[in-house]
Amino acid sequence: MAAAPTYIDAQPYPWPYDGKLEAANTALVIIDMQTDFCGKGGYIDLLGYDISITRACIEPIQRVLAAFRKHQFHVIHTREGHRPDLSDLPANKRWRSRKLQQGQSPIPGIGDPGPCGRVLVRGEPGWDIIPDLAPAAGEPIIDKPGKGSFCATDLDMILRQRGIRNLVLTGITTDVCVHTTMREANDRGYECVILGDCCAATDRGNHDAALKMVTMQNGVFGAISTSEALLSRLG
Ligand code: C5J
Repeated sequence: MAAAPTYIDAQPYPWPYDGKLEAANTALVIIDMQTDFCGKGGYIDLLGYDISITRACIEPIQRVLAAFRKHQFHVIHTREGHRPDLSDLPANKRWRSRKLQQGQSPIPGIGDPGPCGRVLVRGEPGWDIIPDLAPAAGEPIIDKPGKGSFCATDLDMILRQRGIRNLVLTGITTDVCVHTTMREANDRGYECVILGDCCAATDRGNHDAALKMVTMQNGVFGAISTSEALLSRLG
């Protein structure tokens, strides 16, 4: 007898579309929960954004992570960062990352030294995943030079080897790396949901707009939901 379908409450449709929510075919993807994006002295902090906004999603992610580990779902972490010799850092990305301020010395951009080491460079303290969400043994970590988690990485290969089809997307920032990853995944046929309270942006309006975009055209990139909806299903 076929297993009863399992959905979570989501907009604009109960997710996943066919009710096949199983530990074997579903991964929690925790995107870029690095000091540079949510820690004191990290890149986002240096740029002058309020890191209490990007840190607000830490606790909800911890709850979902604990449930996924308990029920033996897949867990995958990502980190944005570049090689120490910056050979994978496009010149225009580096140029744009340096915020120029009139009459003052520039804020460090990607590759420059800062309070947490060289900004977004692999191996530096600011680049690492925050201890609150440290990966456990056996959970793959995807190191990516871009915003999307599929560009120039082996994520697609790892997902296909494990038979993963559903992606629960969390992390920072909603409008940049989470959205880019969702779009890349959607085009590759993965069934995606973003948990809104498990994500954050540097601007609340951008966070809200990014979530709204997902729901257009009957879920043009997938669906949006919450940690509560997911946890009430998983237990
Ligand atoms: C950004 C990211 N915002 N992880 N990176 O530059 O979203």
